[in-house]
Amino acid sequence: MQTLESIAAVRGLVAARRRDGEGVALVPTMGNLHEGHLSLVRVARARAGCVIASVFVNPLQFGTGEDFERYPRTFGRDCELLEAEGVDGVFAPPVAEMYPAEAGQQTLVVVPAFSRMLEGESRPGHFDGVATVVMKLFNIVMPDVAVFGEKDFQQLALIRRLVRDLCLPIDIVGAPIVRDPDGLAMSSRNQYLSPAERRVASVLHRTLVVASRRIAAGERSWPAIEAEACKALEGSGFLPDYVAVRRTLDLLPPQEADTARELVVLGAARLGRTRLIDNLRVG
Ligand code: PAJ
Repeated sequence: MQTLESIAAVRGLVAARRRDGEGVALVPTMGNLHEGHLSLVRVARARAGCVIASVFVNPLQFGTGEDFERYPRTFGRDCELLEAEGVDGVFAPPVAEMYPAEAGQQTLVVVPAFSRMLEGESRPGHFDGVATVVMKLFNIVMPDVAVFGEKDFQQLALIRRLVRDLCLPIDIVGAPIVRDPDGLAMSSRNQYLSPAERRVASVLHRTLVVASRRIAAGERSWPAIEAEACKALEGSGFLPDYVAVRRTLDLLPPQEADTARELVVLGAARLGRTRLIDNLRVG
């Protein structure tokens, strides 16, 4: 496995592998890898002869007061895990390689359809940072396939829209959420949880399970379902940002004609200093 810090080095590796007739798959990450990330690498591996993973804690997608500084960075271990999965190249650029422009002068990619609701409302500017860095990674690697987790359901929807709106010839593949045995979705941020918080953290998943079962059983009073889910979270010590029943396709509120199978329940809540997100498709 090659470790690549420059855009030129990535292009060199990809060009050589393309000359050998290989397809190219990209798995973007911010590092501190766990089984969720590795599941994406396996999907990528099954789809292309050359797999590039990126490890880059993207400053552009963190708001002021968020955890950019303390985001866990474990690059040595990440490389061991990626190598064991047969990754061909890990792209880990310094910030200046990705953002040579002066502060505030970086060209941004904005996906208005998805960037202002839900996570975008709680984290203004977050998705402009995500769309911009992912677009840059696409332009650097020029993959045939890119793999993203359903854990970040809104991010995946936004990237599908970006690819469609900008006519990018890239197949976007979504991979299922990998969970701990108690249901908590794996996340690099879970390690911020104290042992006591970790014990209640799976209530987020269980709350979404209850909501999605009610919808599957035919309930259609979304505000009541959402409000009761928030109440359940508060009862366990969470500070909910939102619980929302939405359509999987466009993340808009459900319409009369939508069947339960086309819906997803999304939740975000703080537990102490840690912000957790999760979602569950009803279908
Ligand atoms: P990061 O949080 O490191 O996640 C990288 C990828 O792993 C994302 O596609 C995310 O959805 C997926 N992932 C994380 N936890 C998962 C889990 N438990 N099960 C399945 N997939 C999981 O998402 C980002 O980084 C960044 O926003 C990025 C796309 C890299 C842009 O900076």
